[in-house]
Amino acid sequence: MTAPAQVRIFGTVISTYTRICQIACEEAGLSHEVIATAAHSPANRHPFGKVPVVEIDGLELIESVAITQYIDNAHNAGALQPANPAARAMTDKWIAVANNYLFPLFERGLVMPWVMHRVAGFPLERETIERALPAISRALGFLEGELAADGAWTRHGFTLADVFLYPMVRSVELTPQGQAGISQCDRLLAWLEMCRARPSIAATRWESEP
Ligand SMILES: N[C@@H](CCC(=O)N[C@@H](CS)C(=O)NCC(=O)O)C(=O)O
Repeated sequence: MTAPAQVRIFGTVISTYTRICQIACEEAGLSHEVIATAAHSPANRHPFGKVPVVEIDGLELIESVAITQYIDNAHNAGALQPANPAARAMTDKWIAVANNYLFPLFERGLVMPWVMHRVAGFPLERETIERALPAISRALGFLEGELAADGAWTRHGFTLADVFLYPMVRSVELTPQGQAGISQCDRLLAWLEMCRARPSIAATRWESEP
């Protein structure tokens, strides 16, 4: 298939899932633009109000798993998905863990309270953060333990599991409490550093990143 002139990503520049789609585009060498579209705004075409919605190859796609797998399959020879079925299942497992457990926990309990405070100027929801911190610490400990045990999602090179996990863990690291927690996780720190050296991660850096 010939590459599309431009992938159009309707989302917000501070969104985790918008960045996940941007990273997949960068990995595939596809040029892409983000058209500022707020979740739940009248302009947003996602049937459940989420972002992003992505236009590519005449397709309008929602759901980042479908979007990133399509980009990788159609434009990157599936390079981010192991061919071996067992390795592929492990990659898919980590993507599901990221989407079903880590993102809701991190986003509601820590990342959004800080975004609403820093970007929109709302008072910091300290109680929400305090309530979520024990579960967030356990989740970070789980990731660290899995990396220590057998390399977890990193065993098969850089895959879509990294593409999903990096923006989620990085957004935690950009909060004071998350930074304190992650600074105690050597393997997680080394993995974040390794990801940051990857051109697709560097090219999609959030403006808020130091
Ligand atoms: N399942 C969706 C999740 C997308 C998602 O949760 N996006 C966030 C922004 S990173 C959002 O739209 N949040 C607004 C909300 O949940 O109301 C996907 O994979 O694309």
